[in-house]
Amino acid sequence: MGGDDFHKGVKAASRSLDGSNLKVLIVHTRWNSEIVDPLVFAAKRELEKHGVQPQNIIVHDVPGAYELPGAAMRLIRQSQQQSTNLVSSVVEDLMTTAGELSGSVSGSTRDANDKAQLKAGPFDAAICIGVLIKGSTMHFEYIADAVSHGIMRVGLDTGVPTIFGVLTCLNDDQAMERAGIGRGETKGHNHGTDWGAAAVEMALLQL
Ligand code: DLZ
Repeated sequence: MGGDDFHKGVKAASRSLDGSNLKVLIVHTRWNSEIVDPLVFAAKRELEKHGVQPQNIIVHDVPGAYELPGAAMRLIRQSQQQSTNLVSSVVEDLMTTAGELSGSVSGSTRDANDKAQLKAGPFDAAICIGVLIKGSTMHFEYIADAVSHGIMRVGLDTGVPTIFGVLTCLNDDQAMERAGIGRGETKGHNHGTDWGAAAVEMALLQL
């Protein structure tokens, strides 16, 4: 393998990926926000390109990468617990609406319509996005290790595919290039795109 046709990185999926019925969580850090923000933007754009409705992309921020797994775990668990309640509340609204069919469009009709826009049920996938940049201490090694294991655990323990969107870079330039804002001749490839596509692919995974 090699030469001009060598494709570094992920090849496009062989199946068509329709994300129009998915609800996706993005948790991102506020550390290194100049690099993180373009990554989040690209991940969202890719989700939407695959049909995920903008209102079904829920974005939360946390201070740093160390907080990503805990926050993702908590929000996914909440969505799993609330989904049962949400379904019964929508059913209740629909029953109320049915009872009001004789009148004009009421507040509760509008509420039912609003709720119908956000997909009911738990998240189908999550993406944790952050950027760790090596400094002069051992901090980077400890955080990178904890975060990568933590994110893997979130996915396995909740059953919700959780994408590892954390750049672990030796310097700012490496990180900027991987967010598509490199200072060199080429701006580099924004990895957020791959993470958005991976979330849709993993959410739709089935036999
Ligand atoms: C403290 C710290 C340092 C030094 N570097 C980074 C970094 O490069 N990227 C990042 O996302 N977070 C960093 N943090 C913050 C930690 O992840 C965490 O937020 C704090 O230790 C509080 O738990």
